[in-house]
Amino acid sequence: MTQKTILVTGASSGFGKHIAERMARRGDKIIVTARRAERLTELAEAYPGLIKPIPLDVTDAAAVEAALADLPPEWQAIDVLVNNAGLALGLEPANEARLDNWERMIATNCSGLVTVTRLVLPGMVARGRGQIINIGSTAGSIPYAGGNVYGATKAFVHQFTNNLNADLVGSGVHASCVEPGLVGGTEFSSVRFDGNSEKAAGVYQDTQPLTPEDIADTVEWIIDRPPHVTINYLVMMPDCQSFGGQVVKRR
Ligand code: NDP
Ligand code: 8X3
Repeated sequence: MTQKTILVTGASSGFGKHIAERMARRGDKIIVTARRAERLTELAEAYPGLIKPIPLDVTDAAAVEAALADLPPEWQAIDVLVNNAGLALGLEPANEARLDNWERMIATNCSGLVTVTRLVLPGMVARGRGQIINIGSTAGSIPYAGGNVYGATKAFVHQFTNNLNADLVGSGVHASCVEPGLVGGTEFSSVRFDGNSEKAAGVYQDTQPLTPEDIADTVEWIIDRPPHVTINYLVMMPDCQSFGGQVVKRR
């Protein structure tokens, strides 16, 4: 299999770390980014020569631009961009949620993703091939109480992916949105509940959620599709999860 160059955002934990490790084990070259530099260094040390750590905050557009421009020539031709960096903050109803949390989710999940995409895309189009894999969520299409802005950011990711494909048709570049439901084994809920591990554990109590390995399986499968196939979006849930009904408030 031809060696690919893959950029994974948010590779210091959870899905991103598993995706980076999975693809490095196959012999691909992975550029790993996140804010926690030491975690990226550990990852790079485990796969010598295959992982390039680039500490960055996706909300800092100038830093992202400088970091990508500084890549050595042999790392510049990115074949696959996995836009995974993202977070949920809080689960309060909209009238009680913190505005700064909303702003951070929008800055990270929407603006950060758009920044990295805009910087990587021209190279892919010029080379006539590439894949952009965005990590969305079932929260982008299925509302739930307290999901307010988090769900809205993932709806943005879903529709941005579709609109990328509208622009990219015939270019050899494809975009996909992977939209998981409940996934355990990551820092997602701990971040959402500001480090409250009891609350975070409660999310997964008495369930068998998806695992980051399941997400890495799916991302790897998309990467392996032949160039004539576009996976626009893919929704995945664990067996223990399904759709709920609408809410009716009766008098
Ligand atoms: P984690 O919290 O384990 O991982 C999130 C990653 O994003 C970390 O590596 C973190 O690194 C990085 N990140 C966060 N903010 C920034 C930033 N400003 N700049 C750069 N990197 C950043 O969570 P998951 O692995 O679970 O989540 C990954 C993605 O999957 C997210 O987009 C999430 O919304 C989505 N998702 C998660 C689901 C779940 O149930 N777990 C289900 C559906 C979707 P660092 O802190 O070092 O910067
Ligand atoms: C993560 C899944 O249901 O917690 O995106 O929003 S959920």
